[in-house]
Amino acid sequence: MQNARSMWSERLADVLTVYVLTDRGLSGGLSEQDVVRHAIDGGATAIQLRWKDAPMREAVSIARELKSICAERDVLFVINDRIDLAMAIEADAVHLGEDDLPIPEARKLIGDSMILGYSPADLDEVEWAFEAGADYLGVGPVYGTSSKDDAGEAVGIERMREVRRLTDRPFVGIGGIHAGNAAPVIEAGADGVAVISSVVAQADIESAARSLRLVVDDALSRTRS
Ligand code: TZP
Ligand code: MG
Repeated sequence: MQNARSMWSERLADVLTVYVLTDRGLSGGLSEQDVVRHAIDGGATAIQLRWKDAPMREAVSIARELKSICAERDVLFVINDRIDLAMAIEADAVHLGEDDLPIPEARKLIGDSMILGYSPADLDEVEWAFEAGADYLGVGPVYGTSSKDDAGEAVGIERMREVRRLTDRPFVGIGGIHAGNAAPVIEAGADGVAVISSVVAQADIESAARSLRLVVDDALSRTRS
């Protein structure tokens, strides 16, 4: 059987168009399964289970369900932080940051079995991350955000241009992005946008995802033709 990395890598930039991260605290009591179904109905192309203090037994069971919901709809399914969970349920991808297992050690564990995403701490890490085995990057926070406590200062749109100058590999902008400010992120070179609150904290998740997808598709078609 083909592994997830080889299955997704050729079209990874396209699959990262609208990348929605779950956040139990922000989605008003809705289950992760419902959040993800609505987001995919609205046009999300990738989903990340982001659950910092997850009890592992529950996380395994939810992650398995999300994996199958995503697989049915040809949506990339990513586990945040927890390489053990990602391996246990054979997720499509794992997303790591500077406080997680470093990329070379992570690659040693997962081999070529899955996509690896990374959030670089600064521009100096961009080329290193790809050489070390990352498949895509999440760069931000582009705008101000209150969804991540230690997100740091907004890096702004210019950072998207700087990253694009350094690499032609896939990356998404993240942080404070919504339908009203997503276009400049794409115009500056990002392949897609990753969001939490502008989709999962909305009363109508499906329509929030749809509005974002429309704006991003439009920006992509204007800037990549
Ligand atoms: N990494 C950088 S900013 C951020 C993460 C996980 C939070 C994004 O959430 P929102 O609500 O889309 O600003
Ligand atoms: Mg992390």
